[in-house]
Parts: sequence; structure tokens; C-alpha cells
Amino acid sequence: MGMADGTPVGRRVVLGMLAAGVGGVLFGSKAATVLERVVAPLALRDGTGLLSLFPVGRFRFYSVTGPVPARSEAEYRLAVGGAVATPLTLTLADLRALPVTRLTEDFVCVTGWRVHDVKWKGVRLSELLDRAGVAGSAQGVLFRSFDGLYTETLSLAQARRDDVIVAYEMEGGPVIHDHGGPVRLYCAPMFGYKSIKWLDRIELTEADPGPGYWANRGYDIDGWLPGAEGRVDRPG
Ligand SMILES: Nc1nc2c(c(=O)[nH]1)N[C@H]1C(S)=C(S)[C@@H](COP(=O)(O)O)O[C@H]1N2
Ligand SMILES: [Mo]
Repeated sequence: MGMADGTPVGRRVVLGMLAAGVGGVLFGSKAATVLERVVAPLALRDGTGLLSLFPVGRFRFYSVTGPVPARSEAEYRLAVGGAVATPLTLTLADLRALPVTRLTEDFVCVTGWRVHDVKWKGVRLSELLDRAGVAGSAQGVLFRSFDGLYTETLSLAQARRDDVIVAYEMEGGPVIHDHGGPVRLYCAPMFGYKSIKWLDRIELTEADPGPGYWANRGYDIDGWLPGAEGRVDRPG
């Protein structure tokens, strides 16, 4: 989200050309293109986070916490816990060994930017829930990020949709760090803020998990894209 939604760019907003060093941290030292090195460091800071002003590739990057320490594919673990029969700790290899789901959908941020036909690959969240064995007492799902701040939540029915995946590939390659890699949630029927980046824990909660990071700040807790709630999964 980043740009103060629906409000004119106000005095809180400082348009800063970040020092090249800061851009390097935010966008990764392995930035592949000149675009990423030269253009991406032009960022808008609005008091809630940092948003790249110009697309990098087809995307903008957004993080409420600014730079997030990278986690390598080898050290990455995803925990599934809380109200489950069998808590899981999954490596990236474990995730890749599970049945694959591919989705191609527009990625839509509530602030107005949209990326058409983004290809995602991962494992259905429902697959992980089934493997962990959701307890009858579970009321919802809470997602945590290794940025240490961002959270998201889904109802059990939302979490079981066919178009909600734990994604490890995007646009034909690994989910890169800036996009929340090695693993992020991709919740196709909802606005981008539901797709938590740098996912490291999925928790089945005994109470209603309530709002996540942005819903706590006024956004709709469900975040349905127009028409998407009743939509059936379109694989591909
Ligand atoms: N951990 C974390 N996840 C996050 C965010 C964030 O700031 N931190 N921003 C959300 C918002 S508002 C959007 S639009 C998308 C942006 O994804 P991108 O940076 O890959 O374009 O990630 C979502 N997930
Ligand atoms: Mo967003």
C-alpha cells in the first residue's frame, strides 16, 4: 500500500532520493538490472513504509518495515502450528515435494497499482493444513512474517480455497527477497496486502485471529477483489 490511500500526498510524505547504499540494502546487492540499481532507489516514504516510485520489472516493491534481513533457501523453515494435531517444520525442499499448484492472476494493490497476469507456483495452503491436521477447536489462521512486524489472518473457509497458496515461485523463478522470498503467501482473490511476504509461521488459532497489519489500520479484513469471492480457481 504505501502511498497514503485515497488522500492527497500530504506533508507527511517526503519524496526522498535514497542514498545508493540504502537502495542496495532494500533491493538486494544482486539486483540484476540497471533499472533496479538506478531507478528503484527512488522511493516514496509516507510514514507507513517504503514504496518504489517506479516499477522494478513489472512490480513495485513494498515493505512496511523497510529493509528485511534475507533468509537463504537453505536456512528457510516454515512452521505450521497452534491448534493442529501435528505441528510441522518444513524446508523449501519439503514444500517443493508437495503437490504443485500454479495460478495466473492480476496482482492488485489497494492503492491502485496492478500487475497483469502474474504467474505463481506453490503448494495450496489447504494441503499444509490437511497435513498438520486442523483441530476441531481452531477458529482461524494467523500468518507471521520474518520481518518481525507484518501479520495477516484468514478464516478457515478462506484458507481452504483452491486459489490460496504458499508460493515459492513467481514469474518462472524463485520468489526473490524483495517479493517476500523464499516463501510468501499468495492469496489470489484478495488485494495484495493479504499476500504476506517473508512468511515463516502459519498458526491455527483457538480464538478468532482478528485483523492483520493493514486491517488493524483501517483496511477491510477480508480484502476481496471485486467479484473474486465467488470465483472458482482458474489453474494455469
Ligand atoms: N511482510 C510484508 N508483507 C506484505 C507487505 C509488507 O509490507 N510486509 N505489503 C503488502 C502489500 S500492501 C502489497 S501490495 C504486497 C506487495 O508485494 P510486492 O512487494 O511483492 O510487490 O505485499 C503485501 N505483503
Ligand atoms: Mo498494497
